[in-house]
Amino acid sequence: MESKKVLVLGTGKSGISAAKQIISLGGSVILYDSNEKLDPLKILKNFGRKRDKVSIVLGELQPATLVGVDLAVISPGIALDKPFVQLIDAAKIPIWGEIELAYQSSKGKLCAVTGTNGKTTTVSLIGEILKAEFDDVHVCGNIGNPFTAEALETRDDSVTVLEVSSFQLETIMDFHPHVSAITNITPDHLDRHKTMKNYIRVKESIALNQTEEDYVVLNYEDPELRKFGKRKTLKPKVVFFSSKQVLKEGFYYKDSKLHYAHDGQDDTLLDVHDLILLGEHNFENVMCAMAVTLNMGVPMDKIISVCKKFKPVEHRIEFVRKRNGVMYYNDSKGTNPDAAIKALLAMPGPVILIGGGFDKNIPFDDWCKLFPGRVKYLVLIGQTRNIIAECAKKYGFTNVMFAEDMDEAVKDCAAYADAGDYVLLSPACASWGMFKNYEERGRIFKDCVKAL
Ligand code: UMA
Repeated sequence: MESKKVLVLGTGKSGISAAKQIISLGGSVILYDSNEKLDPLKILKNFGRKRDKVSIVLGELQPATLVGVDLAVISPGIALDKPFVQLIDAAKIPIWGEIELAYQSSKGKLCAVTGTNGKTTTVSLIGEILKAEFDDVHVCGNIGNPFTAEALETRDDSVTVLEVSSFQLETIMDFHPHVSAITNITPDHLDRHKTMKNYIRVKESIALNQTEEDYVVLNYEDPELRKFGKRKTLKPKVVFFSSKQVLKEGFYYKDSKLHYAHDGQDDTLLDVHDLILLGEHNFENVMCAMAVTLNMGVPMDKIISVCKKFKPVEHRIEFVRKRNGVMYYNDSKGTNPDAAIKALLAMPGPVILIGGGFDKNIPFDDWCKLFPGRVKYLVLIGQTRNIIAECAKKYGFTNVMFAEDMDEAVKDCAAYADAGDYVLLSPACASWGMFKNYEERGRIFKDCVKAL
């Protein structure tokens, strides 16, 4: 990277962090963002005394900016079909994802998890298990801490666990985890990937560069992943986990127990009542984390003891407070229908549900079908509120209210809830358009609930 001129696309978390890595390695950076309203001085503040290594370009990208550029590094939120990306491609400048940039400088052992849902819980649990065994553990990626922020800190004896999104996998090249995992694949991000076929192909590319020495952990109950695991051309060793049936080889859940079947024996690992995590989807996450960490070299007794102590992460079916007998839960990470279904099914009583947000072109039918008999009132916010209201109507559900912002939505819920009800924010949509990200949406929800 020394004396290279690198064009970094996007000035969010990934872009700033990638730019810092490039500067640390002796390169210089043109930091580009299509949003012309951003304040260049504020962006430059991120670089302190090294700001002279960075120039900022905002608005439309001009061909003149590309002169002398050796490499472009793209943030995950930028789609590859954007005209400015095509311009860079046409100029024959290599385009790496932020993950690839970090990978090229990272050291030690790497495991990586993708999947539509469960990634963050699984990665956080993997991180905790690895910390029980290894001295230098890094937890990063889509989880909110860019891989480039950690890569230069890694050593030969480091162990890194990475959450990788489909956006990030689109621009990998040599990226090669020792153990990879795919938790599940259900419709999401179709506005970007266009078809399920593309989305599945991108997710499966996590194993693209793996060899016979490596492992891929897959959900046996996901039809696509079962097929993928049985594909003759797949090089890494496959470890399946199942929440629905007994496996002869792999991890499975039966009669409240998690098992590990291997080498002709069947070990009972733990009783799920000993876990703090709730719901079958979380048992899948636990099995996935167990399979990954076992193949990263952690002894099973350590794995089990960390799993038992592990608490849900923020914004995933997170308990907020009890008020007048009403329980409030924050599931802002329910950013697609499948995740929102899991949260709804985990609620033990009648639900007042807050849903809606950015439109990712995903059908809401499977989610809305569950409303009658479970949801008392549905409070809708954001771009998708009309689409969801129409979809719910198809399934005979009409107790719908519209709110302009989170504060109004929470107040509506409080006004309609009776003791014993569960108020749940689990929107089945991304937060964009109303909030910066799902974390901001979840925190605003919690603030509004606490202010009641
Ligand atoms: N931008 C452009 N041109 C465009 C589009 C965006 O210049 O055409 C600029 C925006 O103006 C903005 C910047 O790009 O300034 C944003 O970049 P980004 O969207 O890649 O966001 P980051 O802050 O870098 O955060 C990214 C991930 N965001 C996305 O993938 C959308 C974060 O995942 C991740 O935590 C972070 O990197 C660190 O690795 C968030 C996410 O929603 C949580 N992920 C999706 C998901 O989990 O479903 C994929």
